[in-house]
Parts: sequence; C-alpha cells; structure tokens
Amino acid sequence: MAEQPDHPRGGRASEGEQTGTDSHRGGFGEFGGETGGLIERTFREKIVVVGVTLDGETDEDTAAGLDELELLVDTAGADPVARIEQRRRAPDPATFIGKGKVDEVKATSDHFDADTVVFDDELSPAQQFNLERTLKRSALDRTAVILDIFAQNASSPEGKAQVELAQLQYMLPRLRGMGKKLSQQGGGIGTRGPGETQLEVDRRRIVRRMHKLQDQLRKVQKTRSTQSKRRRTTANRSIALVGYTNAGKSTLLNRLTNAGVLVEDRLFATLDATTRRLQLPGGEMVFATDTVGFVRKLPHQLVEAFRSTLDVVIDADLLVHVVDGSGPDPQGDMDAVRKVLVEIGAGDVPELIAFNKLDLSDRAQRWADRTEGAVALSAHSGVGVEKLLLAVGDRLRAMTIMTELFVPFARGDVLAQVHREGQVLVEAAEETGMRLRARLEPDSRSRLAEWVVDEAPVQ
Ligand SMILES: Nc1nc2c(ncn2[C@@H]2O[C@H](COP(=O)(O)OP(=O)(O)OP(=O)(O)O)[C@@H](O)[C@H]2O)c(=O)[nH]1
Ligand SMILES: [Mg+2]
Repeated sequence: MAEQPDHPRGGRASEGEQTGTDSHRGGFGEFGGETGGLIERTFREKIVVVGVTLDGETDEDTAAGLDELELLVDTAGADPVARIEQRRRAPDPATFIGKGKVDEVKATSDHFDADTVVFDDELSPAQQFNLERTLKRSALDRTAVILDIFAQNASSPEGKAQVELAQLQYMLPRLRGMGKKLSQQGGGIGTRGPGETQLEVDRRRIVRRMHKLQDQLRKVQKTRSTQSKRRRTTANRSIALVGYTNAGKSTLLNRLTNAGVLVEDRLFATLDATTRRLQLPGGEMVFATDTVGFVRKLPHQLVEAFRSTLDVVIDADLLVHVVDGSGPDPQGDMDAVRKVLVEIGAGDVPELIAFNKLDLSDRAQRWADRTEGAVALSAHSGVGVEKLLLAVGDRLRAMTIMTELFVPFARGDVLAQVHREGQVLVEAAEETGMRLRARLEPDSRSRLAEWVVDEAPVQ
C-alpha cells in the first residue's frame, strides 16, 4: 500500500517571488537524468503555444486542445503568453507547421520575448531540431510538458523511476538535438571508447540506465502482484478509481476511507496508487485504489512506464470512472480515459460512471440521468456517495453466482475454501455434511464444481 506522498511543490513562484534570475535547476522541458521539481523555480518562463487543425479535425478541437495545453503549461510552472493556430491538410514533415507560419511564430515569440514554443502535437525529433534552429529558442511538444509535470510531482521512488524511464524513452530518439546538453552533464572517464562519438556514448548510457530502471520497476511489480494475490484469497473484491486528471478521484477516496491522499486543484496531483479497505452498505469489504489521472493525448511513454502502477486498474473487479460533471466537456474526458484504459489492457474491466462535482453544477445529474447505470455525486459534500456505494455493491454482487453446495463433514478444507473465496449466506448442518448457499465468482465456482448441487439465478 502506498503511503501518503510528501508532496513536493511544483515550481509555481508567485509574482512577488519573482527574482528574474535563472538559477533554477534544469528548467521547463529540460531533463537532467533525474526527476526535477524538488527545488522551487525562481522564475516563470514565457511560452507561445501552437495548435494545428489537421484534416478531419475541427477548429473547436484545436481550441479545446490549446486551452488544455495552456493549463498544462501553467501547471508546469510557466506562463502562456500567446497562441497561434493553423489549418493544414497534413503536418509539414520538416517543421510541422508551414514555412510562413514558422516566421509568424518567430515574430510573435520575439515580440513577447518568449523563452519556448510549445506545440500541441508530438513533434518528430527532426521537426523539433529544425524548429529550434529557426525559432532560436526551445521548441517542445505537449508530451514534454506532461513529462515535466510528472517529474515535478513524482515523490515516491517508484514514481520517480517511472517518470525517469518515460523521460529517457522520449529523449532517446531526440539525442541529436540534445547531444550538447547531455554531453555537458559529463560522460566522464571510462564512458568513452575509442572511435566512439559522444552521441553513441550518451545513447549507451541512456539505454543502460533504462534497463536498470526497468529492472527496478519489475521488482516492484512482482511485490505488488504477490500482495494482490494475497488480497484475492481473502475474497475481498477490488475497485479502482479511474478518470481524467482533476476529476476528484483522490477526494472521493478520502471521502470513502479517510485515506488522507493529497488533493489539489492541480493536474496530475496523484502519481502513486493508494489502496484502502472500505465497507459497502451490504457489509462486504472491498479494496479501493486511487491512482494517476489521465488526459487527452497522454504520452505513450508514460503509459508504458506507469504499467506497474496501472496494474491495479487491470486487476480490479470494477472501475469507478470519476468524471467532472461540471467540466466543459465530460464526454471528451470520458473518451480520452477509455482510450487509455484500452491501451493499458483494462478495456474489458466493468465500469461504473460517477459524475462528480454535483455541488458545482446540476449538469452532473443530467449526465448521470442519460448514462446507463451512472450516478451523480459530490465527493466534496458527500451528496450521492451512499448511492454510489450501493451501486458498487449491486454491480459487484451481480458479478457473482448464487450457488448451493453440499460439503461432507470430512472435508473441512473445502468448507474453509468456500468461506474464504465466497460470501456464505446460509449454512445448515445435515446428517452427513453441510449445505451452503454462497455467492461465488465464476472462477471459484469452477474450482468448487465437485461440491455444487444447484445454481440459483443471480438475485
Ligand atoms: N466543488 C467540488 N470540488 C471538488 C469535488 N471533488 C473534487 N473537487 C476538487 O477538484 C480538485 C481536484 O481534486 P482531486 O481529488 O485532487 O482530483 P484527482 O482526480 O485525484 O486529480 P489528479 O490526482 O490530479 O488526477 C480539487 O481542488 C478538489 O477539491 C467536488 O465534488 N466538488
Ligand atoms: Mg488524485
């Protein structure tokens, strides 16, 4: 079980704290081989954001993407100062946007004295390299910004390892442009072989480090799967709270279990999984896990690296998909979350949708009314939380099969197994053994098939 993380404040210097110096470590979008964010940044970079509407997309898609990108930039600790949009049939292979547009971006960036230009779509290493050369400043993409936020928010050893792995994965194909920066961090004695270029040395160092991190994470994963197996044998079910970042997952876990997880009006406040026991209104105990939030265009490097954390989602019996029902685009949020769920292999886990922040807007209720099986609630005030728990209980019970069994007295081991794996509702002694009525999961039922005498329909 994860402990409540000590939250390192992501660098958000207030106006009054601005010093105008650049004595910060790393910096927005620069990776130093370890996660950043532990040192308060002393100034906020100025950012121009750029969005492109490609064939099949609408201007509204681009505007919504840029709104979110500005929020991400702000969360990362920088200030968006201008936004530029372009419609194109397809991205320019060399510079993503057209040549004339590059000039416009350069002029705007000069005008605002911007430090960095951030594109809403992932740039290829070549595009990034070419853009930086022409714009004479850093050119980054949404992926780099999200990685930067994750780096600032990572606090547990596992979280840090996962973020670093994702950063290195992102960095590897971009070494050409970054070669100089990396080399300055020093290869040192023993890292240079005869005839090798610095680039090859850097590449080998990065690959070695990635293998080390992958090993480390595999070990964590192994411990976690042993723990989850132990949980399973206690017959407790598990639910995972999933959803868009800032939807209120941690607030809900705290409301349900007093878990004391950090809650913040900030994107990606939670990176580590926290699991707590929780009693449903029917008396059953379940394990509830709060985990990392998702976002549109979540970098695939992060999805890959966060596998060990996201395993709890794949293993869950039921997902409680928390949606900000007061937000501008709940449907878009849900679609983005589902896409990630499919990507991590949790597309088939049953889902119960909870439209949150009912206290802020009635729209949460309207969304719930027109969504099959969904509930509306406020994790903040507690309204609707009881209804959610009842719905969770119903859904979990519906997944079990009411089964009648007869077990001879001599088979105390089987009796114990039924109690361990299922929920025994009736138990009566007969002449030669015990007759039981129990709710069993399909797996348990097949293991106990020898003792099953009747199967009643689900109630
Ligand atoms: N008004 C209102 N605010 C809420 C509610 N639930 C959560 N919030 C607020 O929404 C913000 C995000 O809440 P969190 O619980 O941190 O959200 P999260 O889904 O865990 O977010 P990440 O961990 O960043 O992905 C905080 O400012 C909460 O106080 C609610 O029901 N009503
Ligand atoms: Mg959270």
